Amino acid sequence: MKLTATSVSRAALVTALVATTAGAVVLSATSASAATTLGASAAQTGRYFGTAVAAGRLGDSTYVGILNREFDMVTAENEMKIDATEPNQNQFSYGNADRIVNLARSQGKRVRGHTLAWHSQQPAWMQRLEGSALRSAMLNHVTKVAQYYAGKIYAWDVVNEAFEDGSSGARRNSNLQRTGNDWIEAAFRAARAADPTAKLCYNDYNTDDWTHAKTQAVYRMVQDFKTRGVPIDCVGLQSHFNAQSPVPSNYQTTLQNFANLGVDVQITELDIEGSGTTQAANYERVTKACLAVTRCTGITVWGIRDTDSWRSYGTPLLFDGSGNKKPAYTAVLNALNAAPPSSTTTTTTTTTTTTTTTTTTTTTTTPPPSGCTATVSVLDQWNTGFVATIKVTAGSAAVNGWSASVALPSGVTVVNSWNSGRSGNSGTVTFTNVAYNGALPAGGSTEFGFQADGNAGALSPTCSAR
Ligand code: G2I
Repeated sequence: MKLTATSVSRAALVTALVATTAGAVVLSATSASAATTLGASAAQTGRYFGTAVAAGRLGDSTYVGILNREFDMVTAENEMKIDATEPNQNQFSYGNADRIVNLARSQGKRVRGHTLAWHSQQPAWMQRLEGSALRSAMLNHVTKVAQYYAGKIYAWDVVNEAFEDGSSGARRNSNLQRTGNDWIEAAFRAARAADPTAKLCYNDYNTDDWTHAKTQAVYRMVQDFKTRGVPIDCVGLQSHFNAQSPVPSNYQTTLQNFANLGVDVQITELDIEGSGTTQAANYERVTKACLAVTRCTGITVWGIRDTDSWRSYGTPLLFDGSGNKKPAYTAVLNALNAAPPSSTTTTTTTTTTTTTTTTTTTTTTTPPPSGCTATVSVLDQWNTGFVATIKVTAGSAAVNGWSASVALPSGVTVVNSWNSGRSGNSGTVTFTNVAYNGALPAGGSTEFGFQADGNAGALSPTCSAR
């Protein structure tokens, strides 16, 4: 284990070094200061906070201003759907999708891809297809689009809304379903082959109430996929709520039960009709439910201002038509800020003695010196890659810019990073603040992340302040 003198207090360092001989060492970060935007406060818990974005609104400065300030994940509301990306068979069109992806990435935001295979918003040529011709066309679409965006997508909604509403628990009857019950797993396999770095999600609505037949049916499918090794990494709960479809009392149970299958859970299209304190309380419940589930990795709201919503009449979003923060916004921000900061695992070594394994948790309690410190969390490691976040914390003086360097093991290549600038992608890689996260008050912190191919091993970042 390599620990730099600035990464922990002296007392903690001594304890940590002693502890390695006895068991696992987990270093926790000092508690984070309250953040003032949704993305930054979610990041302090190791999560993201995203929104759907419409290319047609990118000329609206109020809209773009809120987008740039508040959110660190972006979903194209319509621009990556099948009718948009393959309007004629085998002719692909990425103009509007690219505008959204490029804006997001230039601002250090990540992107959720939505969606590769769906019964709805199919171009006319696909709507007319059936059988093996449709199966091949669908797989070709999945492959080409996922390849085009490979390395740029945090998670893909590979398949969207494939189950029937109501009590049947059946698959939705669609031209895709009629190609054979295995069309969903075929789509997931094609997506994995085309982009091994993206998380692959199944996404649906009315899957929030644990007792509903549709929720149970999706759960059984994911369980079956995990058992048989079909590549699935996450389940998206769209979470469109209103009076007829309120936030269920067992919502957190649903999130937890999906997570227990060994997949991430993401709230992918959140909106809640209503206003004032009632709406705020519902948003707070949803946020707290996600925060209570370790593998609930983030929340995306389905639009920015009420007037941007697909159901604007229900004023279901966090900003009013003028771009002002609503009570629901404050409720979400406060809930995020009240959550404990994510633990930052610097290294873990486990030695099993004859009878026991000892776990020692060492928390840094003394303030770091002036300058800054960096701690790393490996959020996910799979066969061929990993996602990590690095938390930069200012010492006893404010900093006005920082850079964090990490020596990557040989064979590790960074494929994507967010909330920071970056030089290089292998060997010693240096990440530098971007415009919105360079200034940290004394003791304040910010987080950025990266995705890499290879095995993370033990990472020990260093930090320097400007
Ligand atoms: O319906 C809400 C969402 C349910 N889950 C899947 C999401 O993809 C879906 O999003 C909505 C968009 O918010 C709407 O913007 O999907 C709708 C279509 O299924 C989108 O509506 C379409 C209209 O139907 C088109 O007439 C219009 O040209 O939006 C298009 C662009 O404004």
